[in-house]
Amino acid sequence: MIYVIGHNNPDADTIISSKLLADILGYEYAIIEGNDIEKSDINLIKDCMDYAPVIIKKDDISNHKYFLVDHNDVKQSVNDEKLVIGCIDHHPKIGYDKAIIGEYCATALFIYQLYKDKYNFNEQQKKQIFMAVLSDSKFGRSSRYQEQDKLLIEKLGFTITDDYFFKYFLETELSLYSFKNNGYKYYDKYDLRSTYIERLGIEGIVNYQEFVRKQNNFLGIWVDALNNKTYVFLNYKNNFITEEYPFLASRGTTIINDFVKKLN
Ligand SMILES: [Mn+2]
Repeated sequence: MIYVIGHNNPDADTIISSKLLADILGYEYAIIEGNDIEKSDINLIKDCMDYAPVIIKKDDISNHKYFLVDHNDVKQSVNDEKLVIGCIDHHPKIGYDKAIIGEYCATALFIYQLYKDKYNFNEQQKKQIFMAVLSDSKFGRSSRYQEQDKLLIEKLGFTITDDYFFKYFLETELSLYSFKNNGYKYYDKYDLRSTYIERLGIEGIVNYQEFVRKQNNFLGIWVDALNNKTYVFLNYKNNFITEEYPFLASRGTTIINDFVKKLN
């Protein structure tokens, strides 16, 4: 079988992109067993689709082929490039070299751009794309959200307003579990682990900073969605660096790009 698959710890964009592309190409969308929806996106998903992926057992992964969406590094899913037949994504290319990368705030929106003249998206699919955009753009507040995204969303028939933020924004619980796992991603190329915390304010930020300080090769991001600020804590090769952005900085583009620049 061929499955469309997003990254581990799936968020709304990864789930919706895999479901959409599966609809378009006539495949099914799948996840690897043990992957739960990112907590902050559960309500977004519930309000726009019946989530029912094919669940692949770990020892069955190599019996199938995969089309990757919303990531291009196989370490974030099937772990074997030989199983991959294609990839559509919006992150910097650090893995599968035939990946098609679009500079859009959500992979689902890029899929819409690629197929809107060849495929008839129904109303539910359009809503799903919008929900993916809400999630990946932090309700339009992220540095990832640009003019061309806005134009495409208008074409879809939607406008982002603060109402969505108040309806769906969920503060990350402050716990060691969240510090270790919330939004977890592993960047194989840099041997870098990363999580993020999304809050209204900075109460408790010191605990997260101290947590990151004790990790090796770890990128911790604290998003203050109330004051539109982002705090970055990076412990890399025994150097501890802090950084502040006066806006909601996207990990997938802004922060990782700045990190790579620092390396060079
Ligand atoms: Mn995405």
